[in-house]
Amino acid sequence: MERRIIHIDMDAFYAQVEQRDNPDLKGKPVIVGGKSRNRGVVATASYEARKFGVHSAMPTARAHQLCPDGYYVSPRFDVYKDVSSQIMSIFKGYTDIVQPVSLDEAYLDITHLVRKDLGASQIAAFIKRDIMTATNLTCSAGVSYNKFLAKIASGMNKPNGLTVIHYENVEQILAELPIGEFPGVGKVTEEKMLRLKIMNGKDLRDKSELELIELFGKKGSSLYQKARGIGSDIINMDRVRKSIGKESTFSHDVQDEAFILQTMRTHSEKVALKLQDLNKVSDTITVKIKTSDFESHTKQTKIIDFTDQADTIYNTAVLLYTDLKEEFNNIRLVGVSVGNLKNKVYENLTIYDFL
Ligand code: DCP
Ligand code: MG
Repeated sequence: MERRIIHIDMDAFYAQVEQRDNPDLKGKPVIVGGKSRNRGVVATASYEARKFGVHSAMPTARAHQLCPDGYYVSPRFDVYKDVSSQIMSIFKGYTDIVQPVSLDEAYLDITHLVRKDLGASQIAAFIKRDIMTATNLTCSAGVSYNKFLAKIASGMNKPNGLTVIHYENVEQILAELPIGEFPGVGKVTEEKMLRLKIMNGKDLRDKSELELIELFGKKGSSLYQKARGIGSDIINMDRVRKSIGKESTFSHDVQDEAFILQTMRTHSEKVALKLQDLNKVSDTITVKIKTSDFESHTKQTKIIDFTDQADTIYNTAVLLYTDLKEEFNNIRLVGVSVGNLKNKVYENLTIYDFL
């Protein structure tokens, strides 16, 4: 079955974050990286700075020659990591099938969300909107039926682009694509290609698979396939989380009811925060206690609506605990967990939910 893959990539990521957090930098050529003129390297440059020819991996000294009036800023990795968790959690609100590639980039398989009244590009637009709302940053999205085409698509209309590559346009888009822009063709391969007069996808397509294998070794076959639009649509996912729980073991038996309830409240709050962080909701709540003889007892219930709220989790946990505790006096451990997790942006969403 043909899949629907979205590739999302933040625009001029570090530089855009710096412009967001310092209004003086808006609209200016911003260069983020090592500031040292001897050893520094550019991590990225704002689109304004790219007009001067400044780009990632360039020595800072060279950037100063090209763009003497640029604003040179040191990276703040903690901030970029926070933004990264925000966008990853937005993705997970749509689908579990997410493959993060770097801090600012991921592939998503959204095949199962697509319906007659809700196309893949509409979903990509929702994700872009959610990222803007949460972070105040733009990204570019590419939509196609495999990963490398989705990645090419996201690069076609940067910044703030949303591009779909349909099956019927693949041949032409690839034919005209400069060889250095094929995913998997790095600097070294690009130079070799150019020496061989392989300038674009059309030239690549004219080579036989055998020739490409002779020239580029193992990579040859995948280059041959890419020239024809063939590539993997398999998302390498993180482990999918089945439940979220918190528990504490006491150093002595506890009979103090207020203390146990307080512990359960703290656990419920942590569980709720984790749910919100992952953009998940649950309708199944479990309380576990261990007694002084170290026997485990659990009780579980389903609630009517899915939730990520601490109060709902806590109130339900108290009911379960009250049921359980009648049988036991001395408690050694108490835990609260939620299961049957689902994505917060429901899988039965319709376009009307977003109007
Ligand atoms: N990065 C880096 N060194 C590199 C390349 C990238 O430190 N040689 C960092 C800085 C970038 C971030 O990774 O902001 C994301 O890399 P991208 O390749 O996605 O580049 P940008 O997001 O900066 O720009 P674009 O709009 O082209 O995606
Ligand atoms: Mg980027």
